[in-house]
Amino acid sequence: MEKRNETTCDKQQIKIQQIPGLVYIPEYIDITLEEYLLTQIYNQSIAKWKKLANRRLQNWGGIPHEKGMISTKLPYWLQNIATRLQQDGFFPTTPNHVLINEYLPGQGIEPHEDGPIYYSCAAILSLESEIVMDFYAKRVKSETAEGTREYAGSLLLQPRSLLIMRESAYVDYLHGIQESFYFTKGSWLLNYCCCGKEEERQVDRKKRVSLTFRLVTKTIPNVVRLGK
Ligand SMILES: O=C(O)CCC(=O)C(=O)O
Repeated sequence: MEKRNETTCDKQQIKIQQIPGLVYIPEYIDITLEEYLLTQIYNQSIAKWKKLANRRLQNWGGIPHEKGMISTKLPYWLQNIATRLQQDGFFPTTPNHVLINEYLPGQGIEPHEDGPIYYSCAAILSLESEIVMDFYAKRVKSETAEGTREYAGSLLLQPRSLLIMRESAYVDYLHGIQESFYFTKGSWLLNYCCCGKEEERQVDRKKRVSLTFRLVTKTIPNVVRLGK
C-alpha cells in the first residue's frame, strides 16, 4: 500500500507539513530561463569557480561575514530573479547574495544550517537535473537521542523548481545532499505526491546546478574608488 504523507498537492506552493516553513514550488521558472541562466553561469571565466572537495561554486554579491558583507552588485541575470523573490513575498528586501553550486554525480553537501548571518530564509533554484535533499531536526545531545540530529525527511528537487526554507525550516533544521551516484524515487519522499507519482525506481544522478539566494542583513557599501 502506498505510504501516505500529509503534504497536499493542490496548490502551486506546496507546503511540506512535516517541516514547518518548507515550501516547494515546481516549475518556478520555464525552460527558456533555465537555459539562459545556465549559459550565463558557464560563460563565466574558470577563475570565477571555487573548487571544493565535493563540488564547485560561484559566489556572487560579496563574501558574507558576521561583521558585515562588503556588497557588490549582482549581475542583471541574478538580480532579475532576486527581485522576483522579493516581489513574491519571500524576502523583506531583495536578496543580495547568491551561491551557485555545481554537483557532479557522487558529489553533495554535508548537512548544515545557513545561520544568523542571513535573514532567515533561503531560496534554492534547481537547474538541469533532479536531486534528493535530506532534512534533519537539530537535537540537543541527550541519553535518548543519538548524536545531535534526527532525520526528518527528504524532498525531490526537480529542475526549475524553487525550494523555500524559512521560519522553523531555516532555524531548527539542517539540510544536505548525499554524495551518492543514484537515489530512489518513491513514496518515502515528502513531496512525492507532487512529482508525478512515478513508479518507485532507482535514478542515476546527473550534473545538477543550484542557485541559493539569501539576504545578508549587515552590509558595508562597496566604495568605488575613482581613478586619479
Ligand atoms: O545546492 C543546494 O541545493 C543546496 C545549497 C546549500 O545548501 C548552500 O549553498 O548552503
